[in-house]
Amino acid sequence: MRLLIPTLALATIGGALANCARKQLIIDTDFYNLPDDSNALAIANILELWGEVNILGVISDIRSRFAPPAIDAVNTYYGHPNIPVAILKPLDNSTRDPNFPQLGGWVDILAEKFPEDVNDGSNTTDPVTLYRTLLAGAGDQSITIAVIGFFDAMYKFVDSPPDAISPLTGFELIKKKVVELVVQADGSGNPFNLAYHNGTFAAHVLNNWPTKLTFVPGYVGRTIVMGAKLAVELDPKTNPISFVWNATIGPNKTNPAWDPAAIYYAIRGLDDVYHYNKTGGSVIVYPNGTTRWNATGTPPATQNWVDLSISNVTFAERLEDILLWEPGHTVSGSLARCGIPGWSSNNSSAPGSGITPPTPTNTPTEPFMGSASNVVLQKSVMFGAIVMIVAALGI
Ligand SMILES: *[C@@H]1O[C@H](CO)[C@@H](O)[C@H](O)[C@H]1NC(C)=O
Ligand SMILES: *[C@@H]1O[C@H](CO)[C@@H](O)[C@H](O)[C@H]1NC(C)=O
Ligand SMILES: *[C@@H]1O[C@H](CO)[C@@H](O)[C@H](O)[C@H]1NC(C)=O
Ligand SMILES: *[C@@H]1O[C@H](CO)[C@@H](O)[C@H](O)[C@H]1NC(C)=O
Ligand SMILES: *[C@@H]1O[C@H](CO)[C@@H](O)[C@H](O)[C@H]1NC(C)=O
Ligand SMILES: *[C@@H]1O[C@H](CO)[C@@H](O)[C@H](O)[C@H]1NC(C)=O
Ligand SMILES: *[C@@H]1O[C@H](CO)[C@@H](O)[C@H](O)[C@H]1NC(C)=O
Ligand SMILES: *[C@@H]1O[C@H](CO)[C@@H](O)[C@H](O)[C@H]1NC(C)=O
Ligand SMILES: *[C@@H]1O[C@H](CO)[C@@H](O)[C@H](O)[C@H]1NC(C)=O
Ligand SMILES: *[C@@H]1O[C@H](CO)[C@@H](O)[C@H](O)[C@H]1NC(C)=O
Ligand SMILES: *[C@@H]1O[C@H](CO)[C@@H](O)[C@H](O)[C@H]1NC(C)=O
Ligand SMILES: [Ca+2]
Ligand SMILES: [Ca+2]
Repeated sequence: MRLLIPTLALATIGGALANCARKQLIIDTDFYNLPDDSNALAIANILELWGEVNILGVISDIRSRFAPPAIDAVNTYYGHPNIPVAILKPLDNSTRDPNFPQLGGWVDILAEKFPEDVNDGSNTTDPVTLYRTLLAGAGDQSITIAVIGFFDAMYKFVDSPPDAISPLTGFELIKKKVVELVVQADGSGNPFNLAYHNGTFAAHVLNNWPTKLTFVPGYVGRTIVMGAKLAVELDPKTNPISFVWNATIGPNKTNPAWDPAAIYYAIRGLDDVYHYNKTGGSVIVYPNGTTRWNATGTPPATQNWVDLSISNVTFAERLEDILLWEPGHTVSGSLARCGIPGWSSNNSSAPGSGITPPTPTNTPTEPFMGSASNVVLQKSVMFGAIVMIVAALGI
């Protein structure tokens, strides 16, 4: 289990920029739909290398035994092989969402082709245990949680009773330790992550959430279309993000970045990208996963959703540029914000600029063997199907 690393010193490296204390982030993900979750996890890993965040743990809210090793493969590629991963048991053998098979099919192959040492979801701990351990060990109001998938794991955690890890219940731990929950879903609508899954889990969690709660809506993410370069400028044989893009969307093709948009907010806050949409009120989540905004609602802490303050095209380019960065390469321009800890950083007025971080020790070394055959079979129908499903869902 990785310990929390004191981050005080890091905030001074990027002295020219305010608010560079690292976010302490837990990611809760459905790691087999589209390349959305793998890209979001990659952005978090990259921003960890750029000094902005610590990924404390990754929770799989689906039961695919292939999700934890695939998550570990992405973390390992970016030099973070020891981030704890957890998944609900019993496991299943799914490689794609049974309700939306067109959206997946890469997760098992990712774990096969790229180095990782989890091997199988059964080798990871229970999400309730991991949530409780991470929160119990954290400072008050220090944790940000990003749910970029479903609420199956969170649902079990919030009602968890006191145990040897902590005398507090799940909700009590959250109230004490979690500063903000970031959810990739519409605060008003029929969001994919809530309404196309068992909505009672999300309803219970979100209707009782005791601290700050922010939605990054699907109607925003849908306009942030990117990715044409991911399987062109990056090599799908050596870069896991490029591999997933190549296997699903395809080179030179674009797709919306719902989860990356949410992870960006979870790590950088509003930045120059977002503003809050609401001036008050709270969300209501119905058991069918439909959300409505109650303008007169009085939640225990601020609830809101974000909208774009910069152009969707500019933000899409920024997300893609972050994803195009690979460990060992120079960070260009102003993409990195907060200096890069442990690297030669003589010029704090240009944090990240011209600095080459160390190459992680765990980059793939084995030659790529063959293609993702079951993915390829799906591919001819996949892109059109995604477009149609996205249109039908209104996400
Ligand atoms: C998953 O696949 C393995 C190996 O083929 C098999 O032994 C196991 O029963 C399967 N599990 C489920 C839940 O289908
Ligand atoms: C768990 O991990 C160990 C070490 O990598 C491996 O030997 C073992 O086969 C794994 N268990 C499963 C069920 O994959
Ligand atoms: C949704 O989850 C709730 C709570 O576990 C359960 O009672 C209900 O049967 C589930 N609904 C479906 C359609 O699976
Ligand atoms: C991006 O924003 C522009 C201007 O608002 C809009 O015309 C365009 O449709 C948006 N792109 C997408 C994919 O929604
Ligand atoms: C991508 O598109 C460019 C120009 O549109 C083309 O030159 C290039 O060959 C394409 N690359 C791939 C991998 O399809
Ligand atoms: C708030 O969200 C609605 C969509 O639900 C949008 O029409 C409106 O422009 C947004 N307002 C602001 C200030 O972002
Ligand atoms: C979900 O339930 C709410 C409350 O009963 C209802 O207003 C809404 O129309 C339902 N959503 C769908 C998609 O049926
Ligand atoms: C909205 O919030 C108000 C104030 O808390 C409450 O009285 C009302 O019942 C809520 N509306 C719904 C539909 O839950
Ligand atoms: C940083 O400054 C030190 C001391 O002035 C110098 O020795 C070192 O070469 C500089 N590094 C870079 C990358 O400029
Ligand atoms: C530091 O970076 C800024 C912005 O890129 C640049 O203007 C300045 O010349 C740099 N200073 C040094 C000492 O390199
Ligand atoms: C990229 O996708 C193409 C088409 O599906 C496939 O033939 C090729 O093997 C893939 N490349 C890699 C490295 O996975
Ligand atoms: Ca590992
Ligand atoms: Ca997701």
